[in-house]
Amino acid sequence: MNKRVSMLFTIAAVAVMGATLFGSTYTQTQISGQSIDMSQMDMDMMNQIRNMGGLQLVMPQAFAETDCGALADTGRNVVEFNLTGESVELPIMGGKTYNAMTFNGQVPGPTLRVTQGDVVQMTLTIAADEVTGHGNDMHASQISALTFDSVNPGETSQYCYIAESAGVFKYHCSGVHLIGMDQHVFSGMYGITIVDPADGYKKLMVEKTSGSGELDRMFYDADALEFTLQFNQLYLNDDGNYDAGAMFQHHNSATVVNGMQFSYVPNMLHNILLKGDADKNIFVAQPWNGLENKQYQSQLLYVENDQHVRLFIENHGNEPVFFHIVGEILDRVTQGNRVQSAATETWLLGGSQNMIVDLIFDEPGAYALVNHDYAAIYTGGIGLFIAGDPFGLNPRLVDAGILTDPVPSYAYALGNPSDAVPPMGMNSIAHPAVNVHGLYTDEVASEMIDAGMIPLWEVIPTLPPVPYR
Ligand SMILES: [Cu+2]
Repeated sequence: MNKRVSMLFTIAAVAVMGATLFGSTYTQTQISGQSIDMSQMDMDMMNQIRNMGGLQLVMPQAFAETDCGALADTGRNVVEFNLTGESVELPIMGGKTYNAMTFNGQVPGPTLRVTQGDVVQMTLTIAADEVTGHGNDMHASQISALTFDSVNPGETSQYCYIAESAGVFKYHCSGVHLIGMDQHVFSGMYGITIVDPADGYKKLMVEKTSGSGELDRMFYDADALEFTLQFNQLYLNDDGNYDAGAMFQHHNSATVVNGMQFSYVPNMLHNILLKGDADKNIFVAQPWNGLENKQYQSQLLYVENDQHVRLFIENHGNEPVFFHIVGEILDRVTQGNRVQSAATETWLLGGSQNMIVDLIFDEPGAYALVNHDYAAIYTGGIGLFIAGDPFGLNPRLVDAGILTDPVPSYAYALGNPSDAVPPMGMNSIAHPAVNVHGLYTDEVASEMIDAGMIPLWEVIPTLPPVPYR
């Protein structure tokens, strides 16, 4: 067993240990989350807010007074960002569904990407048959909260702002006059804006040492292969409804990355490739295994070795994220447009906080991204980057006619999951291919197929079998 494969099995072994706990801890979390009611004090407070009609900010100019026309006339680039608020049922781990609230039928909502100085023109439309109003607070803006008051069913509202600061910024539903903001966010109404710096991203410097012990600084061009990773929690009762009591107690029932637990772990195809058997899991937790899971079947994140990789990471949740990549060092951590750290093992994100991680995957292998809070790992806060060709699949994929030549990452054969791929920016390297993966409604998934992304659940059965050895 070579070193890289052994690393994968080490990760699997750690996860097995976790699963031993998982059986008890996770279930207890679920049961206690469902059985603990909000304390009387919390209930009184919530009732008082409701009786007041919510925290409505009543002022004469209270709606959308940011002048989109005047901002457009400044000659700045205007980027339209059109959102809908939609309540839909979406799957959760274990074959159940939950009552999700979404922007545009997907969790997280669409990623908006602009350049520092652009005008964002945000339009939120709520269909007449939607069960509740929704709002949108965009943290990339610097406008009064009066502007993003809620939009009622059957109505549309718009505001504009200049994205003055570069960085990653959350956006989220602000509830109905702020009532239910927690419910709407934890049910799925969140996303990010990436504001690229006006002068682009910086080169990445990584320190290496030579055999004689001398420092050898490696510089990588600013252009990078990019991913988005958005952490959050679910607080659900047995019926798949939001459980406010569990939220007040910080008893989450799931940790999600880009909306799903264990989004980026192996699936049955990887079992076939590495063990020759669809039913022999190579990772202990493969909840989204079968092709019948379609856009929900878990997928892996593929990168090349010695390639500049940039991660846009947001913590939408109520719990901290201790972001770590097992086997790697975060070569650079940036918040806003300021470098916070370099060559660091783990970086802490509080609630509604973000960072940009730049790194190089030095050797072929499997690298687990985690929230290094063990409860978060075992409830879904883990995914795998696969760098290079650690399993020696290239010759087999070529033999099977899936590839014509060996490739520097499996993304060339299988694509990277669409929910982890942000829109292109000024320093983006295009992904070789993108597959349809994410907490999307079927309508959203078919739009992505129409846009050229790969439905692996349709394509894989038509591929020639990969010779197993
Ligand atoms: Cu909402």
